[in-house]
Amino acid sequence: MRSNEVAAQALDEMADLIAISGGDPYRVRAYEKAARSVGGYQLDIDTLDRKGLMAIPAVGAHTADRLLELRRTGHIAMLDELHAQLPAGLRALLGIPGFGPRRAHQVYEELGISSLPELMTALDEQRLRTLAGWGETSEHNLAQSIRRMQQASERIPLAVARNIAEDLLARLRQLPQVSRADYAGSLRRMRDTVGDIDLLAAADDDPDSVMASFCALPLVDRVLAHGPTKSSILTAHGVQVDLRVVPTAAWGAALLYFTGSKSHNVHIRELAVRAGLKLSEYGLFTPESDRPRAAATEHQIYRALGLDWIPPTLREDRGEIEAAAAGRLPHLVEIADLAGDLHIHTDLTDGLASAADMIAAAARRGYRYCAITDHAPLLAMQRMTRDKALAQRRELRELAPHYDIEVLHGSELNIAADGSLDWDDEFLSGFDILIASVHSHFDQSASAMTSRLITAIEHPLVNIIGHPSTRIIGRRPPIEFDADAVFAAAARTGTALEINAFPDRLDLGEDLIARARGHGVVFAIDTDAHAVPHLDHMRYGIATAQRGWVEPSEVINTWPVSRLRRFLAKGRPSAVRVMPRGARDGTRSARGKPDGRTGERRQPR
Ligand code: DGT
Ligand code: CA
Ligand code: CA
Ligand code: ZN
Repeated sequence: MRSNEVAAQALDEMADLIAISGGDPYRVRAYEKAARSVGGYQLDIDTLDRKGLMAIPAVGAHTADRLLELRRTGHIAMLDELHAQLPAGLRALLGIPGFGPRRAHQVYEELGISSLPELMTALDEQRLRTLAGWGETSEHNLAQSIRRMQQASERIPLAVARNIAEDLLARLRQLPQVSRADYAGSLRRMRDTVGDIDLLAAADDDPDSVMASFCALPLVDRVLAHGPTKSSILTAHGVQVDLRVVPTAAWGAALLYFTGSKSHNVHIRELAVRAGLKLSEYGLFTPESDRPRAAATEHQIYRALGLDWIPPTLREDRGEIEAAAAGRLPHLVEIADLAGDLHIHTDLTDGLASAADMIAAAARRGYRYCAITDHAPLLAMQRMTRDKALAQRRELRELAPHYDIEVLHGSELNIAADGSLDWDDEFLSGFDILIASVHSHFDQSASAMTSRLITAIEHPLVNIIGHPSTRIIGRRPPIEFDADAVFAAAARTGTALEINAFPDRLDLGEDLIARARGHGVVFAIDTDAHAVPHLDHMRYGIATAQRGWVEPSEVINTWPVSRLRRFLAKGRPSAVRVMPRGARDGTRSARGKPDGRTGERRQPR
């Protein structure tokens, strides 16, 4: 889908630049919408003709022509013109959270500021507060946003790094001298952010030419170091990539060494020393011989050290080496264990695809079930209503027989500042599954936030807390709450916590997952997909879960549908729906979620 992404970026750039130059807001919005739509479209735009392009939502004749131009020439002339009119540094200012094109236009027009350093100087000299719509507070907020951005920008999101690495690897693997190539470092360990990308290539003849080809790849913007076994480059995105070329016979040793983490390496090297051996990136050696005892595969090396092979997602020296020595490594959850995705949006709210398209795509992935969970009315922009929700339920019932997948009708509710939810309990009990998420009032005190979350968790109809920490990687810090109190409540009430797989969320993150496991919490690993391609993000949720040592039995969407339904039904016995209204209300107030719910998790699958 690279073409779709490239095109979406170009359209976004058009929107930004038109906005910065003070252009028509209507055109700005049109390009923004088209960008989102193209980025999330399920077909590769390179396969589409003009008519096909115009069938993409929000893409009109004008945009379709721009897309064709981009395909034909690699450029959009209008975009080039806009670039020529505006200083290059100006758009970079839009990377500052909360600093939109309107403000960029303003500081450029009134103060001539066109780069981040200039903006920071103006901030220091308190020149911004004099502008219309500014004040001391907005200066203060801007300073904070810049600090946050600079801290974050040193590391790149996992998914961005992975796309760049895959691109480079595909080219390296095409070289005839290269017998294999893969990524190592924090990317292979699937950390949520990556400092730089570490690539490894095995080549026995002419490694120099491999290096030369690498440094000449089109993605390379600048060569930082060019040596016989190691080179470093900066890509056009500003990401550093290190490549090491190693002999095929030492592949396992090099992969192990450069995967890290550093503390994992230090610990296993100690084990080697204690056994009278020496471990390096070339192999595991005895003192007598320079022929390695093990080098070709990681498995051989771990085995020679008396360890089971350790999955890269665990290699942080957090007990995995002791576990591997004792033959007690966790049985980590994997993509293949998943039976469904329980957090999916459609174009009824802010998704891009119809329910039918999302369900078909989920079925194609081999899932046995999926849940459609559009937003609820409190998120006013989404314009959800009871009637729309009910119409969607009817639509899903009609669609269901056409797909070989069970479809649950759900909703992603908003947890209001006081912990209350959208809609009344009677209406809520009509859904098969309910996610409740914080989408507002992120800066409450920790104690208010804790009781807000616990109130939602204790609601008998809430099954999952969505993206519980609400962090956006590099842009919004996690909300503050008493994690132990919240996790204990989730375990006690049988409410699952989401591991949201969306690459800029990965929420819960690994540390909070580990803490939640200590309380016996169960998880739902979901994509929060707003378009068909987003269903592929599942791999990042799985990686995050693995880094928190999560096993399949702890993940509700690995369970067979019958067991999942029992879990979901706890707060809403089906009998409730056919009971007359008065009787129903009477039972609900006394009901709550039975304590026995957490027993679910302990049963084998
Ligand atoms: P990053 O790039 O900050 O996200 O984290 P890593 O883990 O990718 O670190 P990086 O790129 O500096 O190095 C890649 C791997 O190479 C690292 O995980 C382990 C190995 N390594 C690097 N420096 C050392 C070292 O001084 N000692 C040992 N034992 N291993 C090292
Ligand atoms: Ca690295
Ligand atoms: Ca590195
Ligand atoms: Zn949400």
